[in-house]
This record gives sequence, structure tokens and C-alpha cells, in this order.
Amino acid sequence: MALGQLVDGKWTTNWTEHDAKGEFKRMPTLFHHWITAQGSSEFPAAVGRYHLYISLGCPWAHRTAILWKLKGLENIVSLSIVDPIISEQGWRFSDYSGCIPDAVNQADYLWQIYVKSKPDYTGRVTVPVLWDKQTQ
Ligand SMILES: N[C@@H](CCC(=O)N[C@@H](CS)C(=O)NCC(=O)O)C(=O)O
Repeated sequence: MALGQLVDGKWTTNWTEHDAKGEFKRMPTLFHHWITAQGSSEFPAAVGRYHLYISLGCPWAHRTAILWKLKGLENIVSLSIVDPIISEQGWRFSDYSGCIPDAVNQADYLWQIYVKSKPDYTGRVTVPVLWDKQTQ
């Protein structure tokens, strides 16, 4: 199965990250911001404002789950867990054991929340995602 990505907000499996020599070149990700203490950034720390999307099979994402638990953020940052098997349309919400559906955006696929945030988004759709419920 081919992995896919978004191109101008449309899901496609017709892409490659290989250069002319066949070397894998990871695209830089677009959404990089910080949550900081009240008032010192556009994303202030706030109870209930943020939602974390993870896959338990992803080494990047599951580290955020460990931190979420160790820091006692369960009642501060809400959580969704995608199906562990990536689909033709990327990460998917399902009723697979241990998954948590998307109660914030009611998405079926993670790419839908990328498009909700940026309708013409081009790039990979990866976990983890930290979603700001206030500004999307
Ligand atoms: N968000 C990370 C990337 C994390 C990542 O690559 N996650 C993988 C799972 S381990 C993923 O979601 N891959 C889906 C894809 O690349 O289509 C970054 O900013 O560099």
C-alpha cells in the first residue's frame, strides 16, 4: 500500500519523496508552534483548549502520550488515538480496540483536520498533532 499526502488540500497517493538518486528526502513539516505560559505566546497554556492526536504505534506520538500521562494532563489536554494500521487515506479513526474517536472535529481521517486548519495544505499528514480548539 502506498502512503499518501495532501496536495492543495486533496488527498493523493501519487507522490514521492525520493530525489534523482533515489535518496529519501523527508519534507519539512509546516505546523510548528509552542504552548507557553499565559500571555507569552499566541498559544497560551489553558485548561481544555488543546487536543492531542496520536498513534500508539508511532515513536514520536507515543512519547507525547507518555508525557501527557506523567505530567497529569489527562483532564487538561483531551486525546484521540487513531487506528494503528495506516489506511489508503492515511491515519483513520476507528472502533479498533484502544482507539479513541475524534470527539473534537468528528473526523474520519486525520487529513481532514489538516484541511480544516489549512484548506490548501500540501504535505504529509502525521501524528502527533496538537490541535488548538480555539483557533483551529
Ligand atoms: N510530526 C513529526 C513526524 C512524525 C511522523 O513521521 N509520524 C509518522 C508515524 S511514526 C507518521 O505519521 N507518518 C505518516 C506519513 O508520513 O504519512 C515531525 O514533525 O517531524
